[in-house]
Amino acid sequence: MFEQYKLPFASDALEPVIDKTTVETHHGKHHATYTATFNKLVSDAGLEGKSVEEILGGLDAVSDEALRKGLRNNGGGYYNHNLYFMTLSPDGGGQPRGKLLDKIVATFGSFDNMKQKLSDLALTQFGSGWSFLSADKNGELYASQSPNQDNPISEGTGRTPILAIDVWEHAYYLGYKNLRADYVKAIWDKIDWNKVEELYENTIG
Ligand code: MN3
Repeated sequence: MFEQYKLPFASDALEPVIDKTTVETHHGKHHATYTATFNKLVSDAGLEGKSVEEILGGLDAVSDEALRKGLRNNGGGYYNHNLYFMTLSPDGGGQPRGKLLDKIVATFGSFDNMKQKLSDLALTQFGSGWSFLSADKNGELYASQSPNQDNPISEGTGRTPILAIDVWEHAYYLGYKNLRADYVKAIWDKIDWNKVEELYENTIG
């Protein structure tokens, strides 16, 4: 049974960057539904006991097309939202330190360049989707965008996402209406770089 990530802060704690109603709807409805649907499909497919990474990375083994598509969308929705919410914090902002910061500078030129790159990918994602910062086992970093609830795991890259920006309209429309760029600009103030660093360290083992 996959458990939805529980928010360690109140639903209004990310204001004014993300309003209370958006957090309640996004976490309490959208994310909860992805989780419940994913659990049902995992059971239908007989995949209990596998990790979400194993399921998303092994979708080709699911022969039933509807089931495969459902697992991709709802397993991705479950995984992506766990990552999204666990890397947000009322005390977020600033920048990472140590190994992650060094690698960001080596890969993108500077911390600000990385933010710009990830923001550009978030803004140019046509329709619903995500931008991701991911790492491989050697510690290399990658910026990418994905449609729908896809991610670098379900896309078969072998990379692990360590930061995710949700640009589905449900993530920002109540607070920002059509102004996706304002939401993407503001969200950096709530990114928990301690958590992103932890995820990076876990990825490179
Ligand atoms: Mn979402």
